[in-house]
Amino acid sequence: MRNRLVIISLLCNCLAQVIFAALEKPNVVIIYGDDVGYGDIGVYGSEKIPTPHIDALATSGLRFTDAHCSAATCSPSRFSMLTGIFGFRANVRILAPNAPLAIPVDTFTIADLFKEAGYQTAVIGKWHLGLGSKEAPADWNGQVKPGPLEIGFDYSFLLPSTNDRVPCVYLDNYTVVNHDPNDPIFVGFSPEQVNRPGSHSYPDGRENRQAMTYYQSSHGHNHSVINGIGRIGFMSGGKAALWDDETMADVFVDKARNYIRTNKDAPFFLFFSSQDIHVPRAPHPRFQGKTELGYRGDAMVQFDWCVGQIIEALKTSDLLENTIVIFSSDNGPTYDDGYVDGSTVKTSKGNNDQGHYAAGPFRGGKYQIYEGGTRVPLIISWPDTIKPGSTNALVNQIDFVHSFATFLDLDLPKGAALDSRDTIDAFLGKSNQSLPYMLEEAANAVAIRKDQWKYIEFHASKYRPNPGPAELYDLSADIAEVNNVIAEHPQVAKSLRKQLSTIQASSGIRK
Ligand code: NG6
Ligand code: CA
Repeated sequence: MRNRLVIISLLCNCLAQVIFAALEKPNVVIIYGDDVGYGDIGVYGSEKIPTPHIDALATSGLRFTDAHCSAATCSPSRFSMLTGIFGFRANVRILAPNAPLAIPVDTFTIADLFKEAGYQTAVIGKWHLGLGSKEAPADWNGQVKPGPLEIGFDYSFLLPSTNDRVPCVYLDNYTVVNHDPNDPIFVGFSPEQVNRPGSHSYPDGRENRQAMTYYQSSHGHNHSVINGIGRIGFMSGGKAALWDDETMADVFVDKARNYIRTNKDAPFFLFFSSQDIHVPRAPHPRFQGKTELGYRGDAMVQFDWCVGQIIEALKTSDLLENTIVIFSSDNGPTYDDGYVDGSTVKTSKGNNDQGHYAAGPFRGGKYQIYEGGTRVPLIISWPDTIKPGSTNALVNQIDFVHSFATFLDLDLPKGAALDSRDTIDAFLGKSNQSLPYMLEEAANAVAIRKDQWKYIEFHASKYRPNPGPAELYDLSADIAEVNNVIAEHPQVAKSLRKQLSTIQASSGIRK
């Protein structure tokens, strides 16, 4: 009897310690923008878009001036942030509407890491990492899996692909919200593949431009026309399940607020992945016209509002002090990208960005290997713990996995997150140390940064079958990458070329 009591009391003690340890851990919320540029935010120099909530987050936290996503487009960039592995190792490119899950289910992810540390984990918003498998493509009328729940998330509420791709429905864990079995959903690459008797069919934008009533689009964004907007890919059915583009931000914010409220007693990791400011921009009418930059600027104002709402929800649940909020973007900016949405104006000299420099002082933007492609805003706030300020430390989102493993005092499983390095001290502002070297990835090129140098190698792509010669920039003298100095510094180029190819050929760069 006595022994039993001792064991019970020991167990209780143990349990109390586990609960206590769990309670002490800060929540972690990643607020991720889509195609948000360095120059789209007030504290980063935007004069034409008011972003008071993001600016306030920066004032109370740490603002990075040389932070990067790992690739200049969404899918590889998100893949790397979640897995700590370069997209090129797994051949991850921009994913098609019906693509299978790009992260093999046995891959260790940042969500697995938080789960192992006793966190609740969730993703709310844009996914674009594929769903279903090659052998069993996503069944939009049944259980759509594998997906986030198979790679470490406890809860997901998704825009499955991108807002310019079908299917235009929300997915709550495994099922389509408001699914109607009498109007089954099919997704494919031609009207013939999807249009089946008994399923609602949508206009084909290639033949029916009048159906694009929201605004006109071209350039691949003219397949199924849904809510008056041309999309990439074809869809039929699911009329009752269609999302409403203008209330999408409200829907995601509402889900995030509920999530924060219901999980306030457990530590949680929330990946809030906004569709803003990706095309087609369709901000809620209350944000339309808030800037002079068309819907692109207005969508940014909407996204800023979302940030404010999430901070407010954390405050209301008395969680702000114990929450690390990370604000960033998945790749650099783009303007209209095929939709006539007023983000640029046509002039005799070509398209004009209306005096708004979405990539800030950097060259290029989304899709490109120049700094504008991957140098993104990054703000990390943890009131009372991270000292407010700014830092020019060179950091990369691919390093979140390893850094948070250190932070949570966990060892990464063997072979996991191989390209991820521990830079937690830089993320928390305890050090101003830059990465010793860093890779950048774009659709047609890869680059390595080391000290002041940036060496770029282009490879053949669909759009550029004959890639140009390598380039070298000295970022300390030429932040805008206008003077290619490869001819003047052949030795630097040679050594960086060697380092780059060694990393590419290896299975990972972590020691
Ligand atoms: C491109 C689309 C672009 C955008 C991008 C993905 C065309 C011509 N362009 O293929 O509009 O959807 O893919 O953006 O189809 S991302 O931010 O998700 O990477
Ligand atoms: Ca993006």
